[in-house]
Amino acid sequence: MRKFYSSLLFSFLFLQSQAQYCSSAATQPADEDIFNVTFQTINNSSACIGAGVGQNYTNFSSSVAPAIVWPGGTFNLSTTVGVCGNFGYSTSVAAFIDYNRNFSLTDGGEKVYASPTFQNSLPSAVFSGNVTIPITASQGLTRLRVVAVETTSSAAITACGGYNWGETEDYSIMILPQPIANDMGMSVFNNPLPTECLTKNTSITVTVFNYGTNNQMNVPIHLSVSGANTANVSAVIPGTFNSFTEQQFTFTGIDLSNYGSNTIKVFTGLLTDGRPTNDTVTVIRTFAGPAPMPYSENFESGVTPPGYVGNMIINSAFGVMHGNGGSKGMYFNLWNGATSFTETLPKVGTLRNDAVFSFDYRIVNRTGYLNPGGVGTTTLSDDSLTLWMSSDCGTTFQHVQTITGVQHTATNAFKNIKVLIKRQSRN
Ligand SMILES: [Ca+2]
Ligand SMILES: [Ca+2]
Ligand SMILES: [Ca+2]
Repeated sequence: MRKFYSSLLFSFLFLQSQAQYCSSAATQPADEDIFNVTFQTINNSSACIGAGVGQNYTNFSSSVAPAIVWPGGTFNLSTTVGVCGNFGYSTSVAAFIDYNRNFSLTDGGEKVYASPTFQNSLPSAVFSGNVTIPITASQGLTRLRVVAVETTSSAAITACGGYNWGETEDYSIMILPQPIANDMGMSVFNNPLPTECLTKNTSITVTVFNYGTNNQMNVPIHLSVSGANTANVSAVIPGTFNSFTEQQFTFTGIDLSNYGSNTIKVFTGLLTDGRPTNDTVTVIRTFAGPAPMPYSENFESGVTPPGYVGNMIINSAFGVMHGNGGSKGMYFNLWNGATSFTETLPKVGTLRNDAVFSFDYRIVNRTGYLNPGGVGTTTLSDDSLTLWMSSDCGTTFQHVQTITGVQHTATNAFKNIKVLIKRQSRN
């Protein structure tokens, strides 16, 4: 049985590529394990999994808050190595930091610590040394990797790859300018994303960071929008804002409903702020708006029109085309085992109460396919062609109409469908 579905959907697809660090891990779970790493605000202890069984690799880069360090600063790195089980041997430790933030830990100078002598790990051994952050270090979030290996030489420890006994632990660190007492600022512009709909009631969310060593109270924050829309809002982040912590703040109900480009600026307004360079985040958010009404598309360009996303195609090489009366159109071939297809249309609007959606369609056998002509296919009762609409940029969809095998008459002629669409207003 061939099934025939169609939907008109407005949808977004986010593709995000996540760069990865090389792997590093012990191959044997017994013997040495890292029991603690202490570096600035990181003080993280971890245990064996069971008797004689330790971790080979543990990633604390998300679960442990990043240590804040700064170029030119010197910080103590202390690693405690113990044993899982009853056997401990000569152990060395090395540490690596991705100073240039290129997701590689093997660049020159990125082996930031190598224990000068080995120690026996039974019952435990503390490896301690200083790490000086280079002036040239790239500022932002990056990776600290600590590797403990059963070996007499830390020179043999590399940032990537496997080794027999020991453990690798990964942490995040944040490289920032050297902190001063009073320094509020922005760290991330969270929303709206570039692809989001802008409405009369847009929420604008940012992440604010207290980069200073002082806690702050009731930090002022301001929003300014210029361009297609204008807004100026001042607010206060209530309560205590602790040093080296972040908080999200959202401005709600911002009217960005005019189509066009907006410059959105959010900034902190701490009067005593000693470093204004990090106070402001600025983004451009553009909402081109929907195609104006009345909207029509006849596909005569011979290529898929802008904004059409889905399975249907225009086959311009096929002389008879796929449209009504020898014109061009979009089609999908269900012959080869596909049971459904979806095509989304570009945004259109604003719709009046008496708006009508109209389209031509036919379902014919592949064999003997001609235009005009071909052989109309008898569809089954559970075959269907469904129309959905969204009035909130694809967050939710409302069912508009379904043509089933019951209503569909097998014919080789195009059938014109007219659907009265209830007013769909942007919110
Ligand atoms: Ca551990
Ligand atoms: Ca690097
Ligand atoms: Ca500041």
